[in-house]
Amino acid sequence: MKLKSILGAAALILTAIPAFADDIMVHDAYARSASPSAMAGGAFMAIMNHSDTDDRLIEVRSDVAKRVELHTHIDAGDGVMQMRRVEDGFAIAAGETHMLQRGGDHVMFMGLNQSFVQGDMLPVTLVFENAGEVEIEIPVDLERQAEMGDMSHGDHSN
Ligand SMILES: [Cu+2]
Repeated sequence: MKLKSILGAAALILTAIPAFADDIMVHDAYARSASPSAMAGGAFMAIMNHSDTDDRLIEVRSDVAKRVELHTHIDAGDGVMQMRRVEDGFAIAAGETHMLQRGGDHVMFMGLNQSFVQGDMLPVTLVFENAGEVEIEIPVDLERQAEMGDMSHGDHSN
């Protein structure tokens, strides 16, 4: 994974294409934690790939937490949903939108360096296999309702 991102960064420099910045668009991002004292939080957003090339979100970096991971929920049987770390990231096909949402794929902040306060803006770098680094600011929204139900996230965060 590291090697891939280094190669991706090298390719970015060699080709030096300004259009890269517009190939990935992030909409409707928000972050939340289960409570003000929670040790973990999640981030959710719609990622649009406007390029002609399939891409992949392979890493997320931020100083707001000690570790930032890509997670998904899997059905562990009997309708019990569990969170799992996704090692090879989230594929975002050319021209497609990939939703990060509660109960599904999401960004997980583990070991928060700061409490999530309503309205705060969290600086986050998304790292894509092809598009490279995309820097965004994600607003904290503790009141936002889940689109698909909150499920096991509360357990994990508390
Ligand atoms: Cu998670």
